Amino acid sequence: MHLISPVLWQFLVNWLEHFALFPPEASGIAPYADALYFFLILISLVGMVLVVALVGGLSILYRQEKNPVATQIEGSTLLEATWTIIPLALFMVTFVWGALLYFRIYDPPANAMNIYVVGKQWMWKAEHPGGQHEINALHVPTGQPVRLTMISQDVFHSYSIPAFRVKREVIPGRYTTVWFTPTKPGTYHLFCTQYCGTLHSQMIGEVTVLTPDDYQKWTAGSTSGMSLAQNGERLFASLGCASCHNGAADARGPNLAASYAGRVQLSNGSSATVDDAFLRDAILNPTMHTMAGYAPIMPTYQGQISEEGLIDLVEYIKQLNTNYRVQQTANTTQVPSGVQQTAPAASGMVKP
Ligand code: HEC
Ligand SMILES: [Cu+2]
Repeated sequence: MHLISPVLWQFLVNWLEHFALFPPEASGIAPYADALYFFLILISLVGMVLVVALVGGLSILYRQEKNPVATQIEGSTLLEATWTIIPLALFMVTFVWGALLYFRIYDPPANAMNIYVVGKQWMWKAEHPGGQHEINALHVPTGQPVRLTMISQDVFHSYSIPAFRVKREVIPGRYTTVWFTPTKPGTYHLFCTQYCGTLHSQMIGEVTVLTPDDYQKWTAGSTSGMSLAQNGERLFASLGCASCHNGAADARGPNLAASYAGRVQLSNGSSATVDDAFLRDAILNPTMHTMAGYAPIMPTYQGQISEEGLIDLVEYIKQLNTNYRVQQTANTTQVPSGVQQTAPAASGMVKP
């Protein structure tokens, strides 16, 4: 005979099965983040037990019956020093520990592979350099550091994968990055953790961690035929960029080949590192940091290129190499020089 109804029993079993104090630990950083978290829980518990024990114990020890006349205590330097120094030491440990972890989480290693993420109301779009696109999903291999370069097309969002213990704001107009090394194959939750409008709660998805072999199969099977850089090359031609950036010695714009990751001299006397953010700014607000030795003639492309298109262009400029001139000469013959957007709209252009 059942002591509790089978339905209730089943409910309890299901609940226990799915009950988890912590999401799975599926990234290299997860055990470290959890260690700090457990430390915080531990010192909080010790503090709580201590306070409750003192309040309870002392009120029994000094109850009126035993202690009818209260004695006044005029303070104790030793006691005050103790309860100041011990918590201070604990806070300092937590601070230093947290700061070290923070640097580790926000500083991607040089060998990280890069995936772009565009957030918009209300979905996540991931773009792999090979041209694979995913909506509300992300496929990554185990054992490989992955950096996400993220941007929002509208309002503030936040990209969060609890199983990886990572979360980062996704902001309009600026690239932010986050990185992780997946360790366990499986599927994990992806959330937007910044309230972003009516359907915020549905801005969710699935992160699939594959073994390197399965990941190879996945990338081969879901390619769209064109890599981001190839899309970028098409945009570069159709937007007329090549009319000024053709790599020739007398070109009106600087040679973009190999400019990525280098430092450039700006006309205001300062210098800047050419990273993804610099390239994006250079295309949208050329006057923001004009390069030394060039006239500020580059038109702004604000409002003409979608975030996806900008990613394509950035990826293209990143991958330019010494073959640049040859490729660009081919492009310039394709596009009448100086004429913008006469070519059929490439995929990255903003739809009217
Ligand atoms: C009318 C000529 C002209 C056109 C068209 C033009 N640019 Fe430029 N571009 C320049 C000049 C001149 C500079 C250097 C001065 C400056 O920074 O504004 C420059 C600078 C840049 C830089 C920063 C330099 C560096 O080494 O990173 C980037 C990136 C760039 N352009 C990309 C593009 C892209 C992409 C397009 C097409 C969407 C484009 N440009 C269209 C003239 C042009
Ligand atoms: Cu959102």
